[in-house]
Amino acid sequence: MFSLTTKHLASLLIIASVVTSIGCNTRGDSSTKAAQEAIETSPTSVTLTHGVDESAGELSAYIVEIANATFYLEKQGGGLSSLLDADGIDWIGFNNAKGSGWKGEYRGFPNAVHKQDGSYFHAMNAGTDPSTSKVTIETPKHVQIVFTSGNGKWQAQWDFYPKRCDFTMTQVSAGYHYWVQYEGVPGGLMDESDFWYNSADNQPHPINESFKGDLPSPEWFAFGDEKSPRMFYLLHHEDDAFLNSNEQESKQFVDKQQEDSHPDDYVSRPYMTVLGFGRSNKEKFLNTPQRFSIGFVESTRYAAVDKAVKNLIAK
Ligand SMILES: [Ca+2]
Ligand SMILES: [Ca+2]
Repeated sequence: MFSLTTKHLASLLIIASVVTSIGCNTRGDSSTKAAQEAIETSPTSVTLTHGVDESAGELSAYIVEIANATFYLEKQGGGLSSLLDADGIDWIGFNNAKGSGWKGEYRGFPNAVHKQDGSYFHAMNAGTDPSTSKVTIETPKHVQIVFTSGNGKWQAQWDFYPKRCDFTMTQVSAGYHYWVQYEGVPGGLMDESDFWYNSADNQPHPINESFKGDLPSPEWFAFGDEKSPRMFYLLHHEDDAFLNSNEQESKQFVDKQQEDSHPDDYVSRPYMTVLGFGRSNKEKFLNTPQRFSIGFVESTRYAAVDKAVKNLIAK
């Protein structure tokens, strides 16, 4: 999708007003701080409409607008088919054409259940099994949509707030595993000059460089494009179930248990990224309810991205 809504335009004008005079292509540009502040202080709400994602292949979608992003949540498959930034650029680029592979049908978020007890929570392609969905909360500050897999064994919850989106796998089919993936296109297209950051070090890495192993906590990844003033982040929240227990005496043990130690591999394919929390090669590792936040940070500085992502942890 490349259309600009009125709301996008408003966000865009706010951003443009603070970055125009300085330019927005330079990594480390301090003007991005002002842009991020503009986003953070702008009056925002969440709006849900029902429409069609034309670029995905005319699929029905929940269209959710927040401060600096528009999510197209494909209604039958239960995954994102498009994710527009404040400039109307789609960072996912899914389309359902069979055989399009990395150029379309494989793309999306979270693409979570793959050849386990079904294949679910992926924008509908030839291999996706259908789910049903229900809007369970709809207010100007919070939209919640729950998807249940066609076989009734998996459940996923989407929570949209004015400044972020949470995806939570709330029910896992017993005995099976999943992963949570970003298979998409930074800045609308995979370019050699695209880059990523993650929680393992504070350096930019070229998009074609792989990452293997377990990310340090808090686990996060962010993707950028040198032509874009922002980055797309994905945060894996720690499971805080143990924090509510009274077993303070075993806190040290509990802390160790909370530390997720599953691999979070990243590789680039031709034409798209493949980041998988709980993924190594073709293996899935997650088998308990887990929460993730995704969205855009209006900066390309490591420190700003790191701070913005860590600010989400407590929320
Ligand atoms: Ca790019
Ligand atoms: Ca991990």
